[in-house]
Amino acid sequence: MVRRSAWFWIMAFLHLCHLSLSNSATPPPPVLPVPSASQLHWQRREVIMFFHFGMNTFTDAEWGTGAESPSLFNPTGLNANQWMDAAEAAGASLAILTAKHHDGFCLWPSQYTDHSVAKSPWKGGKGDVVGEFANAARSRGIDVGLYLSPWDRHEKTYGREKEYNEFYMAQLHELLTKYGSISEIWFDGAKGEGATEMNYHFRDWFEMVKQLQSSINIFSNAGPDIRWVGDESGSAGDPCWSTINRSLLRIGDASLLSYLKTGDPQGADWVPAECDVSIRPGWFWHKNETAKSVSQLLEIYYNSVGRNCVLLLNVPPNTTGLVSGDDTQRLKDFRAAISRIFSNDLATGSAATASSEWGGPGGGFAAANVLDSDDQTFWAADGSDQQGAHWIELALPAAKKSFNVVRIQEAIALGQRIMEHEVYADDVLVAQGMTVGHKRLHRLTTSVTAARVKIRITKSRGTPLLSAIGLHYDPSVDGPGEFN
Ligand code: FUL
Repeated sequence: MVRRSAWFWIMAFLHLCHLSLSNSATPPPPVLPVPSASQLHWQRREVIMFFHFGMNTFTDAEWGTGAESPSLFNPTGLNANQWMDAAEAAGASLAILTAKHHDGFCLWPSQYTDHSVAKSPWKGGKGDVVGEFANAARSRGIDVGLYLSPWDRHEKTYGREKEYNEFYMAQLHELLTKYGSISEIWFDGAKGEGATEMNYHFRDWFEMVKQLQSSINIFSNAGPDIRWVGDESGSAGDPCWSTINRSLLRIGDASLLSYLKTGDPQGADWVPAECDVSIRPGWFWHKNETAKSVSQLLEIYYNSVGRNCVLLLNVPPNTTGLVSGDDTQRLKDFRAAISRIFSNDLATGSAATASSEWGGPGGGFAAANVLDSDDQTFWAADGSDQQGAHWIELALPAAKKSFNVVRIQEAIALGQRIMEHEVYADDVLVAQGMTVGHKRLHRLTTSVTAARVKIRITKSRGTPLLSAIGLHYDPSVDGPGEFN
């Protein structure tokens, strides 16, 4: 064995130190607020699935009265595995079930009421839809979420503040302890006109939810983890900030819709928006309703996922207890359209340059990081740049191909920053917008061929950080009949 002198080892050590220092600059500091690990995980799901099923399915209603007889509930062919075919077809990694809607009928045998599956003819009163749903989802690797309506038109204690809040809390406790890990809980703000005024004890409910399920995301109009986007058409605002001031929000307050839609760049809280929309006109199954077309679903995708939101897409099982084959096929076609557009990135092979790079060459925040398909790496502009001076440019590969969709993604783990941006193709402005966030999709009105694509960040909170830029081709821009 060759013996090395002490001097050799000291020099080798110093060389290694130098290498590691020059290879990684200190990352840019976060701009507050930042997402929790659960919120980040949720945001990356992009499309999740809603299942509205319950008494309304059998009475052809959207809002039941609470007076319905449990004897009406009898989904003789219920197969929650088949529901998951729909969730999988849509590429959803989380499925949320209406365990109880406004009519108060419980899809699990709640110990706190008689108004449940236990009093129905289905499986001789021994069935449990929530249990079957949770098992079916998990067997496919799909996470589970639950909706428990605060407004309960059946429950006798509704309107008596102390009693009803305790009743609701007990049901919540039941659901969050009987069915394993729950990733999202949905608190609906709806209360019909003339409904008895009720003061819900949200603070207590939320506290218990977190005690029982520490990594759960709580959804409501007011967060705390996920907020309603303010409409049910699947369309977020531009801007759409994941930041907002929670102290200004109240569950069920209709005057806040536009604030929910846009969020607030000055917001002290990270409460990203979820866009809930149904594949059919109604939330529940109705014989004469049909699913939206693929092009309508795509439009929704661009306006939700493409504007920094998660899309919560509802598909309603029918009276047999199955999702209609047509709806599942539509979801497959929708997913196929997304893959067709986004699996081919025409920016691949580009050379990236930028106004500046945080930490300089070799600092680890190079412009080229936007092209490496890795969410964890990003381009960061130098913090000393002036507002409006930041840009990044891609020199596209020589074989020019047309594109009509520009995808831009911020490294949101360190805060949402971009306030305004512009996209240029060979120095011609082709798109502009305000926020970017996790994902911003610009679908251009015509296809473009260019040698260079430049993104100018004209206004931002702190140094902009971009994790990805993609260029894609959506065939429906040139041939509108493409995705019918
Ligand atoms: C609303 C409810 O009133 C609808 O029935 C549906 O459940 C939707 C998702 O939320 O507030």
